[in-house]
Amino acid sequence: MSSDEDRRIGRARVRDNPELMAYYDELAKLEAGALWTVANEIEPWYPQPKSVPVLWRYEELRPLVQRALPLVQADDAGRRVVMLVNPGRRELSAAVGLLYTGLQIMGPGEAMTAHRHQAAALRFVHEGTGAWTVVDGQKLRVGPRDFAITPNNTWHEHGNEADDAPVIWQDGLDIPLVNALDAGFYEVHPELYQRPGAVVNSSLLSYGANLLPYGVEKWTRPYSPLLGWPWEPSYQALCALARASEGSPFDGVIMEYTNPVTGGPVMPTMGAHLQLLRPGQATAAHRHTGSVVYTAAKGRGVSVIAGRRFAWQQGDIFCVPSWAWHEHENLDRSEDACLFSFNDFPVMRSLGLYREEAHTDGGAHQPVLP
Ligand code: 1HN
Repeated sequence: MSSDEDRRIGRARVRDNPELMAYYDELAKLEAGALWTVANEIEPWYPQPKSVPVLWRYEELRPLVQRALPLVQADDAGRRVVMLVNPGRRELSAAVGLLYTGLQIMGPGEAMTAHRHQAAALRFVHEGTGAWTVVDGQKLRVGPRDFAITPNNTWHEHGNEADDAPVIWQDGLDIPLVNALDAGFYEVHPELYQRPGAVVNSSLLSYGANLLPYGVEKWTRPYSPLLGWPWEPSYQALCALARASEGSPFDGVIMEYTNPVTGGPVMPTMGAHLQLLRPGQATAAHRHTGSVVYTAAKGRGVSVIAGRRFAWQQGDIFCVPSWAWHEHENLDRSEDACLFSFNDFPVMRSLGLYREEAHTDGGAHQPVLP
């Protein structure tokens, strides 16, 4: 297949005429249609995401997130969140693909009520030291750059027990996916608040050190029994891997947050990574199916996504739509840079839809648009 004309052979290329138009009208009256009128659109040669690459600057969003604190009561809003909306996905409230993300603010001493839903959630803390969450009766404390999960259908409520500063954390949810599948359910906790067990961080105490509790009932739920991954040991793990390995040509030194029982992703629908770019490192470009939301966790750099340059610094959030070429560069010559990210790869992999490709046309880097 060389020219566009050749590529049309074997594909729909029926020209309209009055008889056909009348025929289409007849079909429409019966809630039916002719496949060949839409075939090329619904079966593209390769993914055609409606999402576009976007960078959300934390410095710009932060004052607006802070303004929500006095503007709305947590009780009235349910959750006080500024969501990040992809211009191509407004009708789904998605940040990219079928992934949602937003910045949630909780004032000193605030506590949100408990609920559960069919959508899975995850958190990445941007600022504030007083954050806690109770997930199915387990209280977990999280600090800046910690990662935590709220698997689907688990009761959850959170708050901020600091008495001085607000907490701002980033939520990531698969709501657009769950809604696309018409599978959403939502319940408010019958008592509005859970009664957490006495032991704080019990999942970390039980599963946080690369050993599994032995001789007790095996964990059989489809998500990680470990619910939190503090920043410091996660960053140290990356630094250790950087000493032992070159890493990936496309992602630098990258690790996946894993379910310690399976070694797989933390939840069935969303995975998460932490990656380190060495001082001055520029990765090669690749593309894959699946959408990714990135958060700059440390340092500053630039990512080229679908030919456009996005400069980021700590706290900034950006997205890579499915099948978009992307590559990252650490702009600092002496310090490493880190990117946290979450994705829908577990969905793509479990459905047999994951594909990946290195950029080789004209070199390892993609052309940058003017
Ligand atoms: C939700 O339950 C939370 O529990 C945050 O903090 C953001 C966005 C959409 C739907 C549910 C939370 C959410 C959400």
